[in-house]
Amino acid sequence: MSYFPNIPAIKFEGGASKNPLAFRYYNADEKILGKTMKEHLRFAMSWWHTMTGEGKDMFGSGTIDKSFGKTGFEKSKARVDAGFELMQKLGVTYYCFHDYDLIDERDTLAESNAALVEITDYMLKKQNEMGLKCLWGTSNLFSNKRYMFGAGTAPNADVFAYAAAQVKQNIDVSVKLGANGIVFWGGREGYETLLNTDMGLELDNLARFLHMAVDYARSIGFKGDFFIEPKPKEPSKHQYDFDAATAIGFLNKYGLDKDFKMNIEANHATLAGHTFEHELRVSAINDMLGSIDANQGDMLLGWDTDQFPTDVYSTTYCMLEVLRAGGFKTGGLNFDAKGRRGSFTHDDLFLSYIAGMDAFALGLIKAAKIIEDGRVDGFVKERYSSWSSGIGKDITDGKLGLKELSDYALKKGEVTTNISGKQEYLENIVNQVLFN
Ligand code: XLS
Ligand code: NI
Ligand code: NI
Repeated sequence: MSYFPNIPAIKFEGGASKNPLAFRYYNADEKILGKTMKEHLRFAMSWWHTMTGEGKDMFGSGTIDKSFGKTGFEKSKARVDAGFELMQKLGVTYYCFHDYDLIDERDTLAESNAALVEITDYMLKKQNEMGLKCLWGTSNLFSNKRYMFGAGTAPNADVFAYAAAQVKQNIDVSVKLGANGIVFWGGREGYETLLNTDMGLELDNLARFLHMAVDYARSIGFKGDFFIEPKPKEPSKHQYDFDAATAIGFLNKYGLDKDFKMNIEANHATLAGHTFEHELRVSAINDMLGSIDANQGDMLLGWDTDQFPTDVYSTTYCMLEVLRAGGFKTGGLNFDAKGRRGSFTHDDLFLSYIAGMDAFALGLIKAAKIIEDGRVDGFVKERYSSWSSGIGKDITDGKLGLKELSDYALKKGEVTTNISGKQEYLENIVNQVLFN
């Protein structure tokens, strides 16, 4: 039986197509810089927005029904069937999930654990038949009221223990499903006021929590990556994984840097006051660019709107960073995105994914063109050329100290060698590549 009977498999029809149920730019098997688009982009479906999100907001009820006419465990199974059908029709290979996206949390942990085992057995069989895969799994450590003060950073040790139990179970099912990664997004790992907060203890405990997760997952044979997903705020006033630089500093301090990488979300970057590409670059230069939550925010709104990415400048700058970093290994592009509340039909699910996938395909095509064009990279190389010979080379080789540089500068006199940064010229090259 089909949950989306009027939707065909979505095909590539090219830039001139006006068929809404076709890709204009995403051509899975087309090669760009030696790899297919599919290999580069590694698209993933987010279970929460796609299979459970019903368009509720703080002021109103849901607008889109995701029960598929079922309740309880039957509803969870229907969502697996519908989700996998959607993935297959779109040609999306991977999915990402929270434990309690797959099932509704039960009254006791033991019952929730059992239901999780049952649903993931069902998923495993089906994904193997359909050729679908799990990109990453994560634990929902923020919805239940027990986590009102955090999970790994809770002031109450019983909450920490409960969260650890939940993470253990989720690692078990994620490993069973063949997940490439395990994500930690610490929505409530932060604080509302320092008046009631022991920040030092909370951070030490968070590190203990993550070490336990790594030790356990490795002990049952997990070979993939762990990812931290930075976000500055919401729901916490201040989230400890504020941005990539903060999270990387934390991982380094606590010796977690070998196991963890970043999962960078576009909308979280802008909430932190950064561009998406800034967060990707900070991750890449620290060898920590792991995966991406692909979405976009609204610059006029101060929260995580999780819109489907359609801004091709942004997808181009993103894919430039990804290409330069050598592409994804265990990670991919997870659409942590939802259609607007008013886009309430099941067809809109497909139209939204098509828009996001086309925007990233365009971003990939244009980023590859910027690299092939060579003017931008050539400009940067030239701009830093003083470091590859003469005094610059001696500095980077560690041969000189302040004393020698003082002698050099006194002898040389005023600097006359600065060259223009040519920002406008470079922006115009990007426009030329995008619109030609
Ligand atoms: C919320 C986060 C969340 C994570 C997974 O803002 O983006 O959806 O991706 O817990
Ligand atoms: Ni996310
Ligand atoms: Ni988010």
